[in-house]
Amino acid sequence: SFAVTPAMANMPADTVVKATGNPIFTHKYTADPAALVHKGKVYLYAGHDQAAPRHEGYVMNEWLVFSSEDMITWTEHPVPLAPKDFKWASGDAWASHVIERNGKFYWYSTVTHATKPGKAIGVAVADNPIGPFKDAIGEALITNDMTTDTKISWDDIDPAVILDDKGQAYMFWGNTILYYAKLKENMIELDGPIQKVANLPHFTEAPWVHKRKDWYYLSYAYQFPEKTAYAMSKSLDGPWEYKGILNEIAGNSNTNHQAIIDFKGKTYFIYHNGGVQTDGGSFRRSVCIDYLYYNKDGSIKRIQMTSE
Ligand code: FUB
Repeated sequence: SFAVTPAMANMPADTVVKATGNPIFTHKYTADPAALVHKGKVYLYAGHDQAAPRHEGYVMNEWLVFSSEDMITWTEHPVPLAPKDFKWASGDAWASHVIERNGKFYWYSTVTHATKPGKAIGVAVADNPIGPFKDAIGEALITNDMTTDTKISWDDIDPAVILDDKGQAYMFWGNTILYYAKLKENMIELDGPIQKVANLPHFTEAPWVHKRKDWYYLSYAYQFPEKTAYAMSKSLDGPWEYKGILNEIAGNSNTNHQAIIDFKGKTYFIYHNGGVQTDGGSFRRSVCIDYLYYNKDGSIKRIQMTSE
């Protein structure tokens, strides 16, 4: 447990939500899951899809955080972070990723930049996994003018951060092109040049990088509407070997966005779909969880979605 600060004492009480199947939450639309295992609990971070029924376009003004000890009973904590917490951002709580280092929790977030073109990536920090999180830099870590390979304004989205065995942090992000860069130990500065991952078929967005045994896995949204595909490598610097489709199009959502975690002896594939709730869709998405299984050679079996 952690100390309750005066700011936290004013926050609304936690709410318990029981998952009875997929989607795991039906009281709110949730998208772009990222998950963190810490001290016997899973922390699930998601964007809040707030678009009205049949509205075409994302309306996402905050991120949400839930925790669970069994993946069934979830506690929804007060809103831990919103784009307005980044003074230099104008909105849009797009995909994010939270990672722990040296007792601090770093939240890498996609937002729209207020004064520079397009999307940007910021970093917020907290001393516990539910926040509240505060802007760690006071400006964006990545802006659109740092990656000029595409003309699109949303190519700096969807950060995924991982530490290698030597403690070197890497951040992967992008749309159409997958970028990566090392981060300094302070987790808020780049440590070297921005590079590109080569030869990933149909990379769209939503990278997630995890390690199992001596393999790194890079999963990502493939084509559009999006399936999930993956590649494997012995090194975060590649080369990555493409291994195929991991998950098919989920419900009637154009996007898919996965997190992969091990928790209490099982591996979970956490993603979103749009097809299950009444009035759901590409802009009113819902987080789902299914099991992920590996083959003996380390490759991954195709996910069997509950809805299939
Ligand atoms: O939720 C907004 C964007 O849609 C995310 O950043 C992408 O990964 C896609 O899910």
